[in-house]
Amino acid sequence: MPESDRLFIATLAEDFGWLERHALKRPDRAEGAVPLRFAAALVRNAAGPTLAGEPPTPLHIAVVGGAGTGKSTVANLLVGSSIAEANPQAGYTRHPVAYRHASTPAWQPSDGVLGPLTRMAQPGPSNIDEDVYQIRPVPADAGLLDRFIVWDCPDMTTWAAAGYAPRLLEVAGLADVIVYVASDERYNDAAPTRYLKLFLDAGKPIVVVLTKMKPDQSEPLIAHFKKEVLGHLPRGRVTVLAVPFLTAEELEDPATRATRYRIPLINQFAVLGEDAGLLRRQSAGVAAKHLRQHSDALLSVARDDVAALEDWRRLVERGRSEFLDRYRREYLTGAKFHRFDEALVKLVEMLDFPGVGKFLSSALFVVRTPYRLVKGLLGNMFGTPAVASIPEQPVLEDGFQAWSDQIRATALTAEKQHELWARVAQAFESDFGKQMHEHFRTGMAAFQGSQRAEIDATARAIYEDLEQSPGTLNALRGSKFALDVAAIAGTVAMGGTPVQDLVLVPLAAGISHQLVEWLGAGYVELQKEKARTRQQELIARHIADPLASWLTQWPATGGTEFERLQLALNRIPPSLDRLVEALQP
Ligand SMILES: Nc1nc2c(ncn2[C@@H]2O[C@H](COP(=O)(O)OP(=O)(O)O)[C@@H](O)[C@H]2O)c(=O)[nH]1
Ligand SMILES: [Mg+2]
Repeated sequence: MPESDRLFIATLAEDFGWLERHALKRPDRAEGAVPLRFAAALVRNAAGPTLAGEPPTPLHIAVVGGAGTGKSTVANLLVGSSIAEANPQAGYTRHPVAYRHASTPAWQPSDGVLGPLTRMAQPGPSNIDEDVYQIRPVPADAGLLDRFIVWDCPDMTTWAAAGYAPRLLEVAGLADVIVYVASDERYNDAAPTRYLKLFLDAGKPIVVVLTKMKPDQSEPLIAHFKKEVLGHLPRGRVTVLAVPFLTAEELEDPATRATRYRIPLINQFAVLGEDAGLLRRQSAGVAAKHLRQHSDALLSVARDDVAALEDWRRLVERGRSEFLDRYRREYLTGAKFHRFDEALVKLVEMLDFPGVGKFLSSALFVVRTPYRLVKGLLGNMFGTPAVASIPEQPVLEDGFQAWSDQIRATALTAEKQHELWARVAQAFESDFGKQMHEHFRTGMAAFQGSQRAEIDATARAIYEDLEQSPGTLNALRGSKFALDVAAIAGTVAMGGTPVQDLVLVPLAAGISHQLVEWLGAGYVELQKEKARTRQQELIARHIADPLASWLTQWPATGGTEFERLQLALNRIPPSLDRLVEALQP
């Protein structure tokens, strides 16, 4: 098979496998796992080999049925030897055991076929309870084994994709024909009948073998089964036969002593297997159509979870954007945006005259001392991350609180709708709020730490713009020289006591004024707006985004599992379309 097809089949089977495991996680959905496991088996065991153009023989017969109905006995009848362990102990057969004719070439499943079942290295009893299968050579007259392999399967006692039922589903997916065994006393048990419906739905040809009745009861039982069981199921390719209670001698040597029951049975397969290629292609094609037709039901096990997780994500995202909006509205667009002024002060440092500046610097070395004090003051302000509160702290705290309240309120109202909300509501009872706040605080610290770099960047952006207009730049450099002198005078006047606002704000206002004068009010406003945007981005990057991503991942079934489920839900329907298309006769 081309690598792309191999990958396609493996991916589709794995998507079903993912949904199956997902369904098994919750008891109220576990039943949905059975058809999913069967779907995966149909894809990898029937559709895959057909798509790959593998030879249709050997064909596969799966012998299935309730506990103790006589599956192993029927398998013996089919292969013509008492090789399968018929055992009065219910549930003796725990893994699939296949019978092939000793003289036919050994069957080797191609890549991926039989999925998680591995072949037992050594022959062993059929009650080994592991995800294995074995293939036993039968040294009998060929009979139907010339082109069929007969699989004796574990019991269908419960409708579950746990225990050994998945092993039988795996083989049922592989089967070209299913032999459904039901005994006279248990022909209408609920679990086996449900499996029967599943296989009928998938279009598998089915031979029903009713067992253990008195010979004269054969016909009435067949009629009864057709009416009471098949009458309530979808129509399919079904024939019903009876194999009355056999004697010990007949059981011992079915090939010669039970021919009157064996021959009609074997004839069914002679007909079905007449054109092996046709049988194989048909069953693969019908299976694909069945899956496509039932994909809604198959995917439903994950749909409400994905929907709940989508709602959760939307809620988190809404909280995030409201938090950011609020920051912008209540802080950034406010009248005072001090950080911009701080950036202008920072700009001062950059405004030395080149060359001449060096001369001035050394010439003014002594008198510059007061300016260095001012600079030192700036250093104190911005050099270490402010431990004390930042001006926007109250707005951010309020925004965070609103975010957290919104989540809590939503969880409480939706508590009954989906387990996810119940879990969130419950988490708030313990320490969810505290954990959330912890993430917020970490974000705040990171944000504060980023302020120095932000102020630098704003100052540099203005400086770079100024380099484009040398006249303005030189004028400002002149102002800076004047400021040096002013700073000296100011510091002397204040007796060396630095008073932040008194020095810095007028300083910034002075530069701002100069900029407005030379470049226009639009320029300063533009720079302020740019600084606001960057500030908003910083809040998003350091606080809102990490908090939102922590929240998004929070539900145990969230994060990667959500992605994976979503992927499976999105990918399965088009894959089934492609499969149906590819298997078109
Ligand atoms: N005498 C007799 N015993 C039967 C017949 N069919 C099944 N049994 C016995 O019923 C028990 C269960 O049959 P088995 O084929 O192992 O059922 P399975 O569990 O469905 O594989 C075994 O002890 C069989 O020997 C029959 O036609 N005649
Ligand atoms: Mg058995």
